[in-house]
Amino acid sequence: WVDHVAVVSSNGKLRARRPTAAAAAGAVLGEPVAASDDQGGLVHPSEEFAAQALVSSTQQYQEMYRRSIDDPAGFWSEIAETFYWKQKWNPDEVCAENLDVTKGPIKIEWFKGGKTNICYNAVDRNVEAGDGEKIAMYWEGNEIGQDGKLTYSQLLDKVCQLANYLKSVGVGKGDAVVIYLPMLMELPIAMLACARIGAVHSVVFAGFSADALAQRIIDCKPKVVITCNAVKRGKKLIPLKDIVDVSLADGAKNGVDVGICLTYENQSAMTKEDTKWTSGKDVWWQDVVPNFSTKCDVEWVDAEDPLFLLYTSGSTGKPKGVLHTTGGYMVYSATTFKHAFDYKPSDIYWCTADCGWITGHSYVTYGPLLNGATVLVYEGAPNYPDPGRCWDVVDKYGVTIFYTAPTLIRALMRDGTEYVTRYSRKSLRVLGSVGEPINPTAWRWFYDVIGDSRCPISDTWWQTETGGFMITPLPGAWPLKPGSATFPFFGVQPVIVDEKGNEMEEECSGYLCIKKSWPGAFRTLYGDKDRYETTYFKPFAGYYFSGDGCSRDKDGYHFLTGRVDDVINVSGHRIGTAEVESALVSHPKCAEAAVVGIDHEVKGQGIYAFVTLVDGVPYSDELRKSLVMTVRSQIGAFAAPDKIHWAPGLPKTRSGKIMRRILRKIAGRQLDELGDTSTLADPGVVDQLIALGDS
Ligand code: 6R9
Repeated sequence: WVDHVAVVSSNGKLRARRPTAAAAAGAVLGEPVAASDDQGGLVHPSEEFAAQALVSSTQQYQEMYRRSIDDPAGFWSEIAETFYWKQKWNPDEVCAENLDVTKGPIKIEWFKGGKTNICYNAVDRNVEAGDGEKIAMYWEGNEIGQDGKLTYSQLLDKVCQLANYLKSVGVGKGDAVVIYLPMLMELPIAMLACARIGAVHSVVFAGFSADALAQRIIDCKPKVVITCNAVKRGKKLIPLKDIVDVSLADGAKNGVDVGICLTYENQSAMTKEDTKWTSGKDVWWQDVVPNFSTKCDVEWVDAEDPLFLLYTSGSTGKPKGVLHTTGGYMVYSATTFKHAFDYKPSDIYWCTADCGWITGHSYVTYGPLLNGATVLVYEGAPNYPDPGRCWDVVDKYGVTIFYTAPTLIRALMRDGTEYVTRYSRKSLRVLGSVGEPINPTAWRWFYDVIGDSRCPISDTWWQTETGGFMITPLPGAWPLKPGSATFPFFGVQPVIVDEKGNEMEEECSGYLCIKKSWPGAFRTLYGDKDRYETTYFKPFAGYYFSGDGCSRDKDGYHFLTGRVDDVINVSGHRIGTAEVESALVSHPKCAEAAVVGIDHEVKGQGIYAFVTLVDGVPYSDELRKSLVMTVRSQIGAFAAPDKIHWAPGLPKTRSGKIMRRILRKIAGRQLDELGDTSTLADPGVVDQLIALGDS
């Protein structure tokens, strides 16, 4: 089924066909990819599970789903009413939208006229409801034995102190704050403190390099950057403050002067004395924040006021600042969390994602806390000190819901089941997967070995742009199929279209689009409304285009098949080929570069770079390393190419367009599938490339 997906570039033109990440992983692991199996393919929730579930049958789902589509305003209003609003939205403006570029500017608004605050709803509301003594967060450090916890009351105090500090240095409603922190409890605390005072947080994953951080600082011009001096991940020490210093200097050169760098002292990684310091600009968190009051009034904001900016990769070199607003995002992140994990107040929930990505926004911080859940925040690497660490942590805290990415599952699967079976894992109830397609073998291993064939897996398909789950199992409601994200969440209308934008019915495969808006949808790309409309709404007029391929089987189950644009998904991280290319060509010895994704057994996709050197520069292993270093320093270690392939020339059409279809085949050693090369300006380059393939 996967092979039917044609590939469209972000400008909507038909480009090529290529195998997908799911197909790739399946093929590598020696299995057929299609999971839809007439006999044994369905995995049913147990009767006990279904009996206690929030949604316990397909029929119940169908009724709720139908209502959410027929009467979205009524459906979402009822849910929104369970939150606190300082002022209710205008009842006839629950949702105002235009998703059709041919009819005017794109517009999505939810709960217009309403005033609320997401921090109040995620923290104060739980304290006021009598859950002040409930654990909001457990924290597990990199080293075994390092841990901490905060009740909801303590969390509220900490959030208020930081919010008061931010106000004292002039941060107010609408101001941007960049957060560059590892997975300490201070990271969600910082997000919530910003939200409390109406400031817009922009969390930058602490694995991004100084250049990447600078680029984001220059784009959103924050008043304050919040970081820590250093972090240890596994055995590696990462001096985050040094990285921030370089970015801030770069920002200043580009006219963006950030007055304050608030630095948390992460004592287990580095002492104060060892941290480089610029007096005037640098402030130790521990020196100032605890002196502030633990009471801080909430800034009531409009439902459509911005909550956060999160940069993500697209098909050009410049990252996109995805902007989410307050009211709709709040209602959507909370509701999706509750249903997709069949949340119960007694759950102990662990999501392994970093708050630097959208998963950490919606499903470490906001979604769970809005439900009053107990969340585990883990600082370290999931296989440190050994591949059993996750299950050690699960047993230590009695984790009931465990949400992770297929890349981790595949890595742990390779390390062997003995690291799993030495732990009990009896507390686990629901498992979750996100970030990339999960191949059926990894799905089975997750289900059978980690979950002892007891725990349903919610394979949640969604994106930075969607704010929350779009296609996801409701674990008690219907049987699962390994590799399928199953059915749409309430209010979501996925459609699969062909390259002309025609909706296809029943069993089919094509481009995944969404009809109609949903409350968690992003509202724009920061400072670039044109790119927002061009990337997402112009390819198929009338729809939001996800950039993903998808097929639907005869039972209506959805199977996501990977990106169909110039984005590579490496270990669940989105990386634009153009970003890697522009890093490579900034190297003084690189004349030109073309990057494609290749199948990777653990990472899902790997990065394969074709590089043309400046005339006369000889190939060498050193130069290879230096090119990889350039990418690491401009983007981050996670974007380092897996392979540099020397290219005396690149296959180009007569108009000078690089034919990536051919490069993908060469990278994947599918040499008998090169197709028509006669339209190339110089067909000879293909043979040269093949000859250099093993060098
Ligand atoms: C949440 C997140 C989004 C892209 C998306 C798709 C891929 C995410 C998936 C999945 C198959 C799933 N993706 N979840 N593919 N099955 N369950 O990862 O956001 O970083 O923006 O990436 O990730 O390709 O388009 P983001």
